[in-house]
Amino acid sequence: MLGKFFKKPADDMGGRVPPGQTLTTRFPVLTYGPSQQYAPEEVVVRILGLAEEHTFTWTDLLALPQTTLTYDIHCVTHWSKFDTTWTGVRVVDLMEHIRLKPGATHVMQHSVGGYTTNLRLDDFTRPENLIAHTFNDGPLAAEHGGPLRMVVPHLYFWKSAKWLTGLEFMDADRPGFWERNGYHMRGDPFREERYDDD
Ligand SMILES: Nc1nc2c(c(=O)[nH]1)N[C@H]1C(S)=C(S)[C@@H](COP(=O)(O)O)O[C@H]1N2
Ligand SMILES: [Mo]
Repeated sequence: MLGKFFKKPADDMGGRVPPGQTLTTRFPVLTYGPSQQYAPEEVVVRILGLAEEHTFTWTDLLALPQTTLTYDIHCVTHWSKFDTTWTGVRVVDLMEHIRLKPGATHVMQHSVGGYTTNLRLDDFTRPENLIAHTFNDGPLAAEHGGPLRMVVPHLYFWKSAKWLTGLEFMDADRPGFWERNGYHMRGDPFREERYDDD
């Protein structure tokens, strides 16, 4: 009887691998269009929309508390990777310096090259979310979004914009790049929210 409770399916590591995902130890690169490459000194994160306008430079971001976190990531193309370690500014720490206007419920991430992806405000402000510049002790590689990217590990990885340039606060949900092309508006891997009709 007890065995029934303690036996875990060998391939999902006790619920750590979302449905339909396979573990990889590699770190695949997934970019629509060209990869971007620029110096950290060129990094800016503009705060737009339903918030007081503000621009964070690279120096501003490094002056904020820096946090290192380790978690699993899940790509909608069916790979998951355990124990990725990132360093950067937690979204909750950045939010201390952002004045939202009444009615802000969602946020659009903007990237160099025009990539966008939308989040609910409560998905954006989770304590584990990072604006990251370091991966596994080294500067984040350009193809993975360096100098600066979002990491929102509880949603599919398309919800983590590489080469972040802006955060636009909104009073309604609006689809970003992949969401306009059929991906789910929220993208929870444990609910398998891959496509809009799911
Ligand atoms: N700016 C930008 N950010 C992006 C993408 C992109 O094409 N452009 N691709 C997204 C997708 S679909 C995934 S799965 C992850 C991939 O990150 P990686 O290349 O570091 O694995 O970045 C996301 N962020
Ligand atoms: Mo992806």
